[in-house]
Amino acid sequence: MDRINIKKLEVFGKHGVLPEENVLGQKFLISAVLYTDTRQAGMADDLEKSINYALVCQFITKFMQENTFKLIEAAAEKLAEAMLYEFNGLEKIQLEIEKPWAPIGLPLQSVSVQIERSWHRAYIAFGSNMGNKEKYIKQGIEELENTFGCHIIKVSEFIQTEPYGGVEQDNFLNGCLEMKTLYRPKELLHILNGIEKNANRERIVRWGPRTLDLDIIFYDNLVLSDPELVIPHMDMQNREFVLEPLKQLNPYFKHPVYNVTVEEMLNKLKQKE
Ligand code: PH2
Ligand code: MG
Ligand code: MG
Repeated sequence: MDRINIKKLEVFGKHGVLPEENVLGQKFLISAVLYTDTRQAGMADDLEKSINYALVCQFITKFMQENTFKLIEAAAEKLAEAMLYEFNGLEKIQLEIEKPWAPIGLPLQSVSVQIERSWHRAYIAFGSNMGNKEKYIKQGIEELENTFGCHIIKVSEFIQTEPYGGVEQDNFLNGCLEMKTLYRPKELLHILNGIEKNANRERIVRWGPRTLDLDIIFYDNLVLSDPELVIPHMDMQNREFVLEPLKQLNPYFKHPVYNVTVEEMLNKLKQKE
């Protein structure tokens, strides 16, 4: 992807673990690689279609002056997050914060922290088969949209489905949504679990009735198998109630392990029936 590079922007700030550092302040050097598609701006020669690096430098300067962190790790984390939120079209950022005058009593040239942060795309399947199903789902989606670091892009239709998996229970209302997030997979899982809890979800019977179920289906092209979380969702290829709404959102999204599209998985599943 295209990049805009900012090298060693000088800012005076008060970040540091030592109390003196928070009073006296010192010099910081900020470097950033902004990943953004510059094609349209380049073709049209139009600043409006790009990220204005003058504004970026002003933003960084103000952020570093108006906040105080103990660690340059924290300064970098929060600044990267704020920038990904602030600048449209900024998909990923590499950020380095350098402290050339770090007061450690030894003659070092400089010390720095460098991080890479980005927006991630996730697909979430939702379901409910207790109480006012539509209301539980709609409230859950609203709560997710109102969560910092989460932005919903598209929501499928809600479909009525019969229970799958052998537990006798009421019919489900199901669907899927596409979202952007700044969170890592497990952080996102914990956010979704929190939203389930707020919908009075109690975990009594595995695969049993629930007010709200929110499952991560895909997260970028990530393959993760961990005792707490498996991505892609390990049974999605057998679930029409996941594949059908997912197809509405993105029929050509490819499963990173099976290497087949959502549409192909759905057709294959329907053939089996
Ligand atoms: N979820 C389950 C088990 N069975 N059946 C349908 N139709 N819809 C679901 O969302 C569902 C299910 C476990 O998460
Ligand atoms: Mg589930
Ligand atoms: Mg679940």
